[in-house]
Amino acid sequence: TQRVFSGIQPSGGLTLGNYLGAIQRFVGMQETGGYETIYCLVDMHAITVWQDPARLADATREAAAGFIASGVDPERSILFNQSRVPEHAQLAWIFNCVARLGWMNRMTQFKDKAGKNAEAASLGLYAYPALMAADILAYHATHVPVGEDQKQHVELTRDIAAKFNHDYETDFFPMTEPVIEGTATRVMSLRDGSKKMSKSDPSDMSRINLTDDADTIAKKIKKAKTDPEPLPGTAKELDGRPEARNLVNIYAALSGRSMDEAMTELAGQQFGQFKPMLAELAVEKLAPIWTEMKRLTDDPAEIDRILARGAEQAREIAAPIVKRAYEIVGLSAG
Ligand code: AQP
Repeated sequence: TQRVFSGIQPSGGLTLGNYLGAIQRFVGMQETGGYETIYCLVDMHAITVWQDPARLADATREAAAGFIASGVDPERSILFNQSRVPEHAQLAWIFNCVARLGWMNRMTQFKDKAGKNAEAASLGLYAYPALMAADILAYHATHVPVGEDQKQHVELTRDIAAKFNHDYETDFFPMTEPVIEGTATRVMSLRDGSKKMSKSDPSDMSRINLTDDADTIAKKIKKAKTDPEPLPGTAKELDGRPEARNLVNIYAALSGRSMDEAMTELAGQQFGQFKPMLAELAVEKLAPIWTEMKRLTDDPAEIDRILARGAEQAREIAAPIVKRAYEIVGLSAG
């Protein structure tokens, strides 16, 4: 079987970037058929930067509700949170010993997140990609749908699998393929077209949250940074206009069109005309998700039951794989 694994950190509320770059595609792969789909709220990744403990458990449930409200069906996909399945951490330790410092030093996400004061970053933030490799390889996943920003980490996963296989003279771990497709693999900040939209950006105006109400969405889009030119007729002509490109890109992705199809429709429009249309479309698509999320989060015990059941299913797959990896290395597991 082809097995899909992907995850999202419950390090804050889900954004439109997470939705378009990840969740919507998780649903797509579930619907396509032919794949076994495993989706994970990676709460252990979230604590690589400090999280308020009281908030983390709620954020995890809220993210699970966001997945389900967007169409991830716990009857057809395995949905769980990482900390319920200890095999992730067990395998991560082996991968910490397989990955090389030189590889980790090249990870751009660490550089971005650690910022200028890298000495003060946690060791976990540095080791994050090795845990991510364990998340994926504990299931022998063949495909990982991610946004553009995670491509480097999936490539590192392949390097770790290859080095493990080489060092232990085995072909135990598969070479996982990143799946980076669709219109919106990199949604940018509404305030700065050179930065990706991120749940941890200090400015709430930089992002659209799945939990934003209609007025908030309209206000954020109205205030989004743009330039004075009208919209051109082709995507190519948006070169050098990152903010304009980003808004059109969001419009195209939300309406299920290609960039060129969207450009044909929007050619000649001023932002004063286009922004309210975009806001209306965003509200139309996101409001039902938010309504359903609210309904689901009203019953946290039910979400916990879903996650516990998902974790059981996940463990059935991961436990024998991680046990075998321990044996290959000469360690004893479970
Ligand atoms: N702006 C984005 N555009 C497209 N895809 C995105 N993803 C994140 N931001 C965008 C994709 O969402 C998935 C989950 O990401 P994550 O939560 O594990 O971590 P992240 O990439 O670091 O996301 P954030 O929102 O920026 O979180 P924080 O602020 O906590 O670091 C991934 O598939 C990612 O590609």
